[in-house]
Amino acid sequence: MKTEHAPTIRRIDYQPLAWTVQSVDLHFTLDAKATVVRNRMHCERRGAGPLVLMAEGLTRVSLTVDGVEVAETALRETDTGLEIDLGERDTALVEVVTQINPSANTELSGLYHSGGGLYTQCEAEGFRRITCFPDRPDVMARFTVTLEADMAAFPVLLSNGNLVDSGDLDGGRHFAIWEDPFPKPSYLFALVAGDLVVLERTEKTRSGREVLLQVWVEDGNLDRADHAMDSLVHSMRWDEKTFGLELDLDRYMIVAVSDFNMGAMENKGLNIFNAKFVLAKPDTATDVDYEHIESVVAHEYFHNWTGNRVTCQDWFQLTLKEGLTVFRDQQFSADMLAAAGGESARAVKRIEDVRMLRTAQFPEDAGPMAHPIRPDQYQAIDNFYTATVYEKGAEVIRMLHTLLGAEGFRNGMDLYFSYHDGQAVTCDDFVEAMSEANGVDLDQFMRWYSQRGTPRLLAEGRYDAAARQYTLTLTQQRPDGDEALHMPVALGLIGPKGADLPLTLAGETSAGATTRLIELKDTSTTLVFEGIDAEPVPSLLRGFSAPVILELTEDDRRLAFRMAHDSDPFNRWDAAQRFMVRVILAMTADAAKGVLPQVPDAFMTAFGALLHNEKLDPAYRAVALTLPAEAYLLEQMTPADPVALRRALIVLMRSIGERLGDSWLGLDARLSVAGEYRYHPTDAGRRALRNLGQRYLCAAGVAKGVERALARATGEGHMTDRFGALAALVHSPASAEAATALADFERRFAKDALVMDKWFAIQAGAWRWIDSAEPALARIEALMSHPAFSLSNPNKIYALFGAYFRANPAEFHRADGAGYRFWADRIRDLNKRNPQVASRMARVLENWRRLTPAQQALAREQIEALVGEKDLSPDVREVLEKALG
Ligand code: 0A1
Ligand code: ZN
Repeated sequence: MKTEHAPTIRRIDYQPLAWTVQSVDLHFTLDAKATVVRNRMHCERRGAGPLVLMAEGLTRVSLTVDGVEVAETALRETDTGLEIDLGERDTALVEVVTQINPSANTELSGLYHSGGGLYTQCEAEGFRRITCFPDRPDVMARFTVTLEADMAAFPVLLSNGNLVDSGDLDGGRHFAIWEDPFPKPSYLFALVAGDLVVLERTEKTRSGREVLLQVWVEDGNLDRADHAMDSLVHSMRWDEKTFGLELDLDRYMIVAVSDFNMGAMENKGLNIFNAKFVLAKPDTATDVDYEHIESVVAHEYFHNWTGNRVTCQDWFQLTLKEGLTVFRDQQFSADMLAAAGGESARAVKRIEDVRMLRTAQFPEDAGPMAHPIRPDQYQAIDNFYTATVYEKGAEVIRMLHTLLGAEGFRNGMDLYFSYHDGQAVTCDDFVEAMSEANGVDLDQFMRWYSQRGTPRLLAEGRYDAAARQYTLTLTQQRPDGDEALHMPVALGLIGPKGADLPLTLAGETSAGATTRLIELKDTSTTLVFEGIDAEPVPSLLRGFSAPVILELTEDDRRLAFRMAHDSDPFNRWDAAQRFMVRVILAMTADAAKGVLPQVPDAFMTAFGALLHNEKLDPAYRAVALTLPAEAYLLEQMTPADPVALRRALIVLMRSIGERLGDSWLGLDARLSVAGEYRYHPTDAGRRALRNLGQRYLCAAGVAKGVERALARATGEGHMTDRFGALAALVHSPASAEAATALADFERRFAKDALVMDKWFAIQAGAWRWIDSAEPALARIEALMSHPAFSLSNPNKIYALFGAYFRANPAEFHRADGAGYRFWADRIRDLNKRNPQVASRMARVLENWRRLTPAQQALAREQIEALVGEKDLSPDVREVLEKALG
């Protein structure tokens, strides 16, 4: 664990180091308990000052410069490592030997032991836990790595780049030498040593080079690697076609590991993945898992150019690689979906991305951890792998794409690579390349990088029948009162019959397109549309053209009209969401007062109309008819009252199931997908709508629905059907059937860790349908002793605790405060084992000030008790101190 009080690091303090590393030779004598690392760095002077090396938790065996042991007087130990005075030299060969214990590494940062193998995770600052090094992204070195290990324990030895030699050694040992031809920062270093099997394919790149693609998994999982391999090939093709970017190595490896803090890591040529984003077969993975695997494989692959070839100058620039790479993976998935399932599938992807942004990023941006996509300061960098840096960062890149067009954006990318390939750069460098390539001024646009908080866009329309004019005023409101943003707003006007109107702005001579892109640059902008014969209904921010909160007064009638007619699929969905939010908040207010909530007929009619609209794809109907996430709903309530919200949602779900029961049952039969499982958006859409229907039917206790769900949950079908049915039962009053289905599931998958994660999560997230039913917490406490549960596996923590804290707010925010006490105990324990995971879990209470006064008092008590403890890691401390603020 690092020192207790981490200093604040500031962006403006950036200074290049006096010394850089040209090339590095690493030699690993691998052992689960005592690995020896010999590190030879060829250092070069860049300025005045000592050689700065970072080190954390290392046992140093020796340290020499140009073959001579370093004198005590030339060495200074610092908080982050050591500094060596290299005198007048301009170059130096520095050799340091360290010893580490991978088995004791429970933080999973640096070199660690998992399932009998050895794996590394170096982003952001893990390399310094392996050896002494200037562990910053602006130090780019050429790596040669020799791995030496016992052949029986570690038959496979992998590192970055190309395998240049390998062979046997005495005593049952063997070695492998890897060379990475591309200079890279230390955070992209990786090694893997273990007993793994491989799925291989060779492909030709666009320019005709043959490349070897490999997916390495534990023995027994080879039949689950095909989808990851297919996704990799699709990613390669897409990046060649869309951005002209080719794979630059002869070999590209993906390795699945069971213990991993995050999703996956883009180490050069050797991506290491959380197994859940690699392994899939129809019996064990759902459509959603397949979709996630495809997008995570693509994300890591795309990093090879946006992140690895061009990297970040410092960690404040994280969104330079992450926002851009998320945008690229979103575009890739959208193109893949559209190619197989048409344009409606593309719209569904956009809706899912925005839903995620609103659920995860909006609350972050309105709370104590709010930060610009390029933060100005941090204490623990691991706390800044956030929805803001990733998802809002991707929205900022998307706006550039919208403003410049696909071709302009591509030209900007080309220029960016031509200037910065092989460099560590800043977000300014990226935006400047976009600006120069397109001859546009993006100075004002840069404000997106420095302002935090979600901007609001206030819209007011006025129709003047006599003048046949419609006047629309758009006003930006920024949370900190910052300067106006450069914001693309796509909009249309819908005529009374439901058709889009051609738009003519005052001063224009001929009618333009029905969707116009307006570039807002001022705080307030007034647009006058001419030749409008009847009062139109505005459809604003089409496709969610900017990451803002649109405030527009619309009555129920108008929302229903847009739900039926908006030609923009995103806005049509959004109209349904707005209607749902309004209805649910009103019902919640009643529930809080102890009044039985009622569902308005107008809402049920509009909902039913969408459900029955056979012109809309099932996938689209599934997203349109899914209620907003509880986290998003809580965000709009003052105070947030999760228990009252849950009561309202139960009534609403039950009503939807009861009143539209026959329709759902009919659809259930019509939507069944014949033949063997295939991952395809059309099939997935049908399954999604069917599973949604099951949720409503089971919520209402419709006997036939429950019966079918039980049959599916315990039958011989694939995981998408099985899990959909299980979820419907667990989240319903059918507790006997839920228990049967859970037991069946456990029996089938007891030995399958990834599938058991689903089993843990579904129970942790279970709604308590009737007040007397077992509270989720009691179940979770019991499950902690289940043989498949483990406190050292992050996926288990996220499944059992994460699902409770995040996906089950009504149970977590219990009136007696038991949820918060449980939370504090888990943070205390995790803080010792794995600060990164602990800090992610700690964040679930950061918005405690939004709760009711009684809940606030209970939450505050636990947060304060934790902050008062002295052994808190900097990661957890930063989060909690900010929460108390
Ligand atoms: N760069 C990876 C995510 C990642 C970040 C940090 C990690 O450890 C602290 C691990 C992975 C990505 O964006 O996929
Ligand atoms: Zn990434």
